[in-house]
Amino acid sequence: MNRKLYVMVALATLFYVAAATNAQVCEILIDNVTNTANDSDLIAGEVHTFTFRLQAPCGVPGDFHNVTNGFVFYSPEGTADWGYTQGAVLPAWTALNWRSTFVNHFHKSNGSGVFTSVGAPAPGTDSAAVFFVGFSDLVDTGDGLPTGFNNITWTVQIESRVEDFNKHICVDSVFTPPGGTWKWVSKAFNPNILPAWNGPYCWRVYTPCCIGGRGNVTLVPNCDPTDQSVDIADLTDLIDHLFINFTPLCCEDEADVAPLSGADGSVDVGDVSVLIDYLFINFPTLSSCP
Ligand SMILES: [Ca+2]
Ligand SMILES: [Ca+2]
Repeated sequence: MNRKLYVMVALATLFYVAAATNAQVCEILIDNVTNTANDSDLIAGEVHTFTFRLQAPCGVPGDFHNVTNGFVFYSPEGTADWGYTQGAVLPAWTALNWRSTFVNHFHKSNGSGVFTSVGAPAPGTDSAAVFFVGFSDLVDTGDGLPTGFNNITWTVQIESRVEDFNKHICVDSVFTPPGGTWKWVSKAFNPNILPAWNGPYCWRVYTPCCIGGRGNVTLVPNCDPTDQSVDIADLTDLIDHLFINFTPLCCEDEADVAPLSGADGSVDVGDVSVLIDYLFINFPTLSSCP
């Protein structure tokens, strides 16, 4: 390859890579989830609102006049439940110029195609789906979803259960053709867009190990986050953990009581001293869980 050709090929490759990197896809994301302990854990027994974001930068001329996207909530273990499944739309969605928009709730165990109306949450057992639909006419009323749109549009609310500790709840895209196909239809008669979705996304149903104040030391396997009394049994467990049998702690944060001004992230003899002080000598107030 001569030098000039080589440079041209290199430049062309560079431009191609740059274009590919900048290519924007139409996508549906989960923007946020409420009452989580971290990115992968739902706090058990709380109400969780999953907020969905639509990104429509994919360069189709004209708007998407018909949008249909469904989401199924399910337990991979088959046994976790979530009380109810309630979909709702947000102002950014309502503000779009739809001719009509509605939310359908679908409960799998009622048989395929059985939908319930908005305001009648699908029960959580088995799996439940929520469909968000917006459509407008091709030629007259309604603009639909504009190219370049990027906002939060929908929510689905569920309620996890304490008894499902360590089980999982997942959400994935779903459709029930022909009515609920996962797609955005372009007003400009371009091919339908199938917005990207990187799910399924799963969360563990989780009970935070440290609740309220610190000091409730428990050792594996006797982990009971609902036991909140701090007494001599907790001191005994801490001594066992550090000096005798080295039994693992159920929850490091509960045992991390020193210094009193704020835990230091380690469990050692200083924590034993504070616990003795708390129980028998100066009775200081122990610091709170993170
Ligand atoms: Ca205790
Ligand atoms: Ca400490």
